[in-house]
Amino acid sequence: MSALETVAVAFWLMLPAYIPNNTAVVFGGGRPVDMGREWNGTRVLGDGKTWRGSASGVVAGFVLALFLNEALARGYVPEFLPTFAPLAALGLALGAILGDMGASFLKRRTGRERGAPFPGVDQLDFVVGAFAVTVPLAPGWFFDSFTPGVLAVVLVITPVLHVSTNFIAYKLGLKDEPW
Ligand code: CTP
Ligand code: MG
Ligand code: K
Repeated sequence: MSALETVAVAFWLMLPAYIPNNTAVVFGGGRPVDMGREWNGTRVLGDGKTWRGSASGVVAGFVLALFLNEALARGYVPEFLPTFAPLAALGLALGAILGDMGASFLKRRTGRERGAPFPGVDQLDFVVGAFAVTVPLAPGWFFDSFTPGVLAVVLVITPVLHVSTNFIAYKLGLKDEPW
């Protein structure tokens, strides 16, 4: 694979994990996942993690992966791009949402209010979550697709994409903070 192809594969493979949290921003609201419960005097997750946002995010990431498979099957995109095993599609989308939730849990435990930045964690929580869920669900697919080179590219491009898309979402009035 050329360097450019490696970057394209990394971006392609991560799309089902990139979309869920942005979808949650758009469709989120309503009942919080933690049902308002506290742990040691602080919310378990906070009002920023809702059932509607989480469910819409998982569905969007999963459905996107199916569309990407279809685009490949129809020859709309270059053949070197990989297909998504169904369990991989689920793992990437669900894991991204769970990773972001895990970060909120950590934020609340470390005294960070809802919306407070947590540099480093904010940019990679969903990547860690996506991998942590996809590896056990689809180990063969994962290690075939995410070669060491692809993994390295993911770790570099994800924070850059995260910072820029969140800035745009903030400017568009979709997000309250630019992170
Ligand atoms: N959102 C949601 N459900 C999720 C994730 C996000 O409903 N699982 C929505 C919420 O409206 C949230 C917004 O998307 O406020 C922005 O997401 P995020 O920045 O992750 O949440 P924060 O409000 O910053 O909360 P936290 O400090 O817990 O990250
Ligand atoms: Mg936030
Ligand atoms: K977050």
